[in-house]
Amino acid sequence: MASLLRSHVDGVLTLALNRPDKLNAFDDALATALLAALTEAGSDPTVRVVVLTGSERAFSAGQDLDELFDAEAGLAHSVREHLRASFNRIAIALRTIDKPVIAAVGGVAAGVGLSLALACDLRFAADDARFTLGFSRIGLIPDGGASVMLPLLIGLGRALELAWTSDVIDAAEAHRIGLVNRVVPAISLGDDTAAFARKLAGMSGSAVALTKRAMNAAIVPQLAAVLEGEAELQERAASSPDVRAGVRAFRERRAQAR
Ligand code: T3D
Repeated sequence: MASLLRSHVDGVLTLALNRPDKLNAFDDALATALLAALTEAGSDPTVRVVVLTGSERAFSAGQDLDELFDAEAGLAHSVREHLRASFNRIAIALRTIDKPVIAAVGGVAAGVGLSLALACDLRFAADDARFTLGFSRIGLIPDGGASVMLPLLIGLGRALELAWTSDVIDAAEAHRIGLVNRVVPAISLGDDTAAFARKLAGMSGSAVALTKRAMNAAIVPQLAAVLEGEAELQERAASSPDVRAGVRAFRERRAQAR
């Protein structure tokens, strides 16, 4: 089964992250497929709106920790180079594609999964959705552009609190603080998002695109600089023994849950 599912109906391209056994965590193949799909959508005139969602229980739990960190060998790669090659490019693609991108979040959004939802234009959440940055729990810092998009959406104090604590918040709280645009019943997340996407698809394509470009003008240069800064700082964070301990703790919780 493909790790990225696509459906294209009435001008709305829906991209569904599809690694449900791992809560749609990103391996390299999924990150590559998502970047390619966004690039393709950007130049396809029949795509007027993009919806990014996850299959089954989650939007995405972020980077696949089994790919990132081996208990024996440690880090599998330089996180700086990995961020540059994957999530940084996806975040920029989400913000610069000349079409609206709506994140439809059902279940959990964590780590860079949440960061990418923040890089989308709008966020619709199912009433069962949960949100956590989660990076600090494994000794890392927010990446994927969350260091600029989250303060922009919810304010600096709230963003730092969520980043430092890795607290999990529910959909109602996410809506209250401005992290999501709207909350809908879980059962109708797909339909409600598609209905809104169709409404946008029926608007003037050039007005929609130019509005995004105008609102992006100040944000994209900042986002690009922050992504590069995050990559450097994440490289430093990843060299701490806290990462090994954090990932081990996550795996032990998982083992205990079995
Ligand atoms: O190089 C680079 O690019 C560095 C970049 C890093 C970017 C990042 O995203 S770092 C942050 C990575 N993500 C996390 O640390 C989140 C880890 N997951 C969790 O904390 C929890 O799973 C959740 C809070 C998201 C959800 O909790 P819960 O209780 O609903 O689900 P669960 O039981 O923990 O997870 C269900 C399964 O998904 C479980 O597998 P199992 O036991 O059923 O076989 C779990 O291990 C798996 N899973 C969840 N998250 C990940 C994962 N597997 C691999 N990687 C994950 N990130």
